[in-house]
Amino acid sequence: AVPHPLGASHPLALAPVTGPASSVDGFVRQFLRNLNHERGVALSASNDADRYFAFALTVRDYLMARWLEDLRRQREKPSKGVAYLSAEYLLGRQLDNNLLASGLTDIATEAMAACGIDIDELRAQEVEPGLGNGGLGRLAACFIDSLATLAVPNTGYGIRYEYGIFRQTFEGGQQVEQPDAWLTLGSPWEFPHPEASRRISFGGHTETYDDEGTPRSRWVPGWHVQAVPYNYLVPGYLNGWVNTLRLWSAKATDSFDLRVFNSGDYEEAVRAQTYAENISKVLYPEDSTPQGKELRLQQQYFFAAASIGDFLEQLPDDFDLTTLPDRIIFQLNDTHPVIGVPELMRVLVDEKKLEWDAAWAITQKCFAYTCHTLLPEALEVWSVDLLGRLLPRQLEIIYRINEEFLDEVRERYGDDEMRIRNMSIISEFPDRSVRMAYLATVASSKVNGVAKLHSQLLREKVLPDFNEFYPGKFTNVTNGVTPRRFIRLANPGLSDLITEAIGTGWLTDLERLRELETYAENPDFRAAFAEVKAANKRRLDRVMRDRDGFEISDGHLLDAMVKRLHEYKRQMLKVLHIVTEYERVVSGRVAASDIQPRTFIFGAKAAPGYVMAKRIIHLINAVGEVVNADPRVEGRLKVLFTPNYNVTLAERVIPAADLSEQISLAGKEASGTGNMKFALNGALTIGTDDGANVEIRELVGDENFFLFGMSEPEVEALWARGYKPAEFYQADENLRRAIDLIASGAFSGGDKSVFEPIVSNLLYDDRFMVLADYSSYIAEQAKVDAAYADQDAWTHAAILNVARCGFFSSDRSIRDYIARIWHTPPVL
Ligand code: Z2T
Repeated sequence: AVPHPLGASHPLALAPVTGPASSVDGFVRQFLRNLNHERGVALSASNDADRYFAFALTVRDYLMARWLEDLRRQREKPSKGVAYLSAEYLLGRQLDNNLLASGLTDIATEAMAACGIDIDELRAQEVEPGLGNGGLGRLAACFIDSLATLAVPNTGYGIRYEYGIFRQTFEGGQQVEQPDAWLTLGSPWEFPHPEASRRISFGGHTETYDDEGTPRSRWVPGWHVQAVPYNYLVPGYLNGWVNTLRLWSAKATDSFDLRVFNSGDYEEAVRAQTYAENISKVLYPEDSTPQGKELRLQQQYFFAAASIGDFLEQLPDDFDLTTLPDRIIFQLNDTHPVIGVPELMRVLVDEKKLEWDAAWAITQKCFAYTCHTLLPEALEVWSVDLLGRLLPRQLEIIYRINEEFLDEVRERYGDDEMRIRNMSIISEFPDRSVRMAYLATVASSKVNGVAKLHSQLLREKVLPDFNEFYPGKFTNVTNGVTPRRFIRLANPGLSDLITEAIGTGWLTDLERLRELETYAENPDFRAAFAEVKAANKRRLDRVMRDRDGFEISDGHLLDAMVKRLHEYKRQMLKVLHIVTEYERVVSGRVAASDIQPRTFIFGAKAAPGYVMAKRIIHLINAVGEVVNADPRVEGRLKVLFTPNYNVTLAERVIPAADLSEQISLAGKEASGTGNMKFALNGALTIGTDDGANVEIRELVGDENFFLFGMSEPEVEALWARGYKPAEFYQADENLRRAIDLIASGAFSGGDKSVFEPIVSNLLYDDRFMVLADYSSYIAEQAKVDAAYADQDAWTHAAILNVARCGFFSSDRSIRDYIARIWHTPPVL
């Protein structure tokens, strides 16, 4: 047995690490047993995949004992837990995280060395489960990590997509999507439980019947699918607590049902099977702009209904349902699972035979809703037509919820028809449809935004009538990121340096990073910190050469913009900055030797149907090709667009970056979480006053943050005055030259038509006001160059960014959820 890595006095420390794998010898034995018995090969005959599997299974074996023990504890002495309902979990690789959480990294490394195996080769085998689009899915993954680390009982519920977010490649600089078949070789981390499958129904009609004198409604569905759960371990960091992530996979029901459904037609039956199994086939690749497709509604109901049913089934037969809110909170990760609201009502009223009012009182206490956007086009709306066809009983229930809600509104405000129409869950135009955010708000005990500014705008701009109607319902919980993955695992150099300075314990108490403030004044510490950054750049250089054939040059300022491609995030503004720098050199207005050497690194996937986003990807690649090949800027400007940006790559890019680009139009980025990861890894931010940037700047101080652009009220005012982007084009020579250069065909082999749609969009529409913020952005970038010239001062500011951003641990976010929304005490 090894001593507990947190030290015996740590509040989270349990018994020392024990179990089958807790010594090097024990680990080797268990590994060989898994190799022989689970993979059916001898070490001498094994391939990389065999060894990765056997290794992962060995780590899993160790965590198993804890998992079973914790599940038993929850069964025997149940306390209130969180059911996190999320259509997305962007987990990233599991192996290193599970090694870290179990404190087995050193033992495992030694054990593999004893077998002649390089553990890094095993790490490289793992395919990351990309079951999310971006921020929202990664946030869910950070939150379940923190819930486990804080020992709060939690099940993460979601969908086991067979294909996660597409793999991105470039052809001729344009995005091409490839399917992400992450399950081809199987996953050592999942436990299928077909015996716990649930039948999920769709379609059909509703009818009323006489239930011994009481008139009741019931649903007579038209078809069914099976929801098969797959469990994944979610270990807390070194605390012996293991929660569960439970993802549902769709399977056709047995052939008997298929025959009923298809009246004996075999080919039709097979088609029906494919139809049913399509439900969990693929993740919709839209980040913040849902398409309103029928299959997506099927996915939402499929996992929401399966999850709620799964939880209710675990309760004892004699459970008093009026106490349900003391046992569970269903946290709605955006509106994707909101169809679970009428589903819980259906179960309580139609199946458990509760009175409507009693059921509604329970429901309103059991749900809480997190909104992740402000973009009007991102607020989900389902047509009544589609809902009535797919979920007729749930639609009836939504109508009744709305009627009773509007009655309450009338009681308060009288027949204010305008207000009634504005607050109705059912909207009548352009088509009759259900506003899912309104349903979520009415049905929830609490509604939260994801950063201070976002929560304020949510109250004041998106749901002001609801905020007035429900005082105290709205709150803020600023997002966070897990320091285990995004500092300890991604940046071991920095982690060691921090521990050397302030000791252990900061990984679960991130505000302790404050103690680094005094170290910022120490020249030796600054030198060591700068050396960690340089080493991280060299590590990224190796990854990039290997992966994409790119080089990261020493001495370059590494300027990173990695996030989904969306017009509101304004990758276009970044392009205009690069083109401006380039143009100023080639036009002879600036000497190449006078500009700060910079490497711009982009990572971004565009939704496959988002034409403008794909054009911008094409433009970035085209600019990169010209700039990188032009001897006039050689050694000064380099543009790298690394394809298929994902969590694994984020873990390499973020620790290497000097500058973090967070340049969305103010009021559009709900929070951002990449911004937090960069600051915690010692990058300085250039950003607008948007989302969590506001809080980052407040914490790190104006002098350690590059602020530019309009504030949200200024954006509003400019819109109100009438925004004419062409006026900004006329007024700024650099901007004119940059846009003219793109329009001239300089980046498209002389063909002016290729990027013409981008240029005219900028000049005549520019919804996200790129041109309005251009001058201020360029001016601020000049300050970045000047600041970088003083390396030691830059490092000083970078250390202060790390020291002052402990607030952005997802442990703090989860503590806020517990205190303000969930009221679920830790069980250790
Ligand atoms: C998403 O990733 C986000 C918002 C969405 O609104 C949908 C998706 Cl898939 C419906 C992002 C926000 O854009 C980002 O600002 C935020 O940090 C993140 O969610 C987590 O809250």
